[in-house]
Amino acid sequence: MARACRLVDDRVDGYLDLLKELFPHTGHAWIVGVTGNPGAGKSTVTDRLVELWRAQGKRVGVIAIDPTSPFSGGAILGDRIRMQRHFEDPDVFIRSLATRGALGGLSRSAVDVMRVLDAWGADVVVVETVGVGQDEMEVTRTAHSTLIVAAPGLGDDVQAAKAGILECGDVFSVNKADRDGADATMRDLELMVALGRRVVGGGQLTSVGSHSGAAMRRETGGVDSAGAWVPPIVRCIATQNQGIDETERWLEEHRKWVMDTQAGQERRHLRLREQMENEMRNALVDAAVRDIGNQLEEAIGSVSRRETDPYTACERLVAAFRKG
Ligand SMILES: Nc1nc2c(ncn2[C@@H]2O[C@H](COP(=O)(O)OP(=O)(O)O)[C@@H](O)[C@H]2O)c(=O)[nH]1
Ligand SMILES: [Mg+2]
Repeated sequence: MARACRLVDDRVDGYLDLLKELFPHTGHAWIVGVTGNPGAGKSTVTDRLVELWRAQGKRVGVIAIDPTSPFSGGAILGDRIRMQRHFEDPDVFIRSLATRGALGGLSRSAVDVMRVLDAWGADVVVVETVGVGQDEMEVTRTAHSTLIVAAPGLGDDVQAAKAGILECGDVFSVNKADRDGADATMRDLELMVALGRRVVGGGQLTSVGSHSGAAMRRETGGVDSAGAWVPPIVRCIATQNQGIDETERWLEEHRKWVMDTQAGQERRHLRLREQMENEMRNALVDAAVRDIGNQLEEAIGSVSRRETDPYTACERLVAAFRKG
């Protein structure tokens, strides 16, 4: 397993053949994203969740990603310590990834390693990522279910939520409820979830309580009358193992929704489409840059001298690629 992960992670010659061979053995694992600001308690929550899943006899893979600490120890070392007791368990496999500017980026490595873990026979693959940045958002979008871990006092949480994380959150945990400010964070998130549903849902607003007051004072989540998923918000103290079983139950509810309902199927279809469009976008840009050769440099020159506008220049480059 470690060798397969390294092969895939380092893109050693032949890694694509390995992935192609493994692919038929994938599709079994439930991918759970765990996202949130550094220090919110993602690793501590994950460690507790792993314990619950192991008690259910599930085989668990964990991918911990921290682009802010490329092998410098830091959070990744912390993650290892947080999850240390699972390292001896043959049915738990933990792998850390850091940013290394690899071709295709972090999200691609993560997806590849996910597939290796899936083929290994993982029932659950947890992907822990810091909730900022394009790459992390992409990783989050590959998960079936995403848990957002927020903590009081980290004021950016709600900011991050505004920046699009919210849209990805299926279950929210307000961790460190033993600290001051947990109530305020709960309220902030409840409001954000209620507002987010209006924004994200667009025209097809479903009611979780027909009056805005009811929607904002919602205590739980789950599947609403229209079949849509409403993210629940759970209060946790991970270090004392409080709220973790409830979090796990909600994640399981969400798993059933994603796997078994029409709406969940549609979401999986949409996400797979996004993934494949990304793959295509990368492949197309690579192919085009290779094919049109010098024309890109010429276009850059012409735009910087303001002889052409960038829109026309790009249209011409695309036309040249299609003709070529
Ligand atoms: N007071 C308190 N501290 C916690 C709680 N959960 C985690 N921590 C601590 O917060 C720190 C960061 O936790 P960690 O799981 O590494 O956060 P991550 O960066 O999001 O993975 C560690 O020192 C944890 O022991 C909690 O519920 N209450
Ligand atoms: Mg961590």
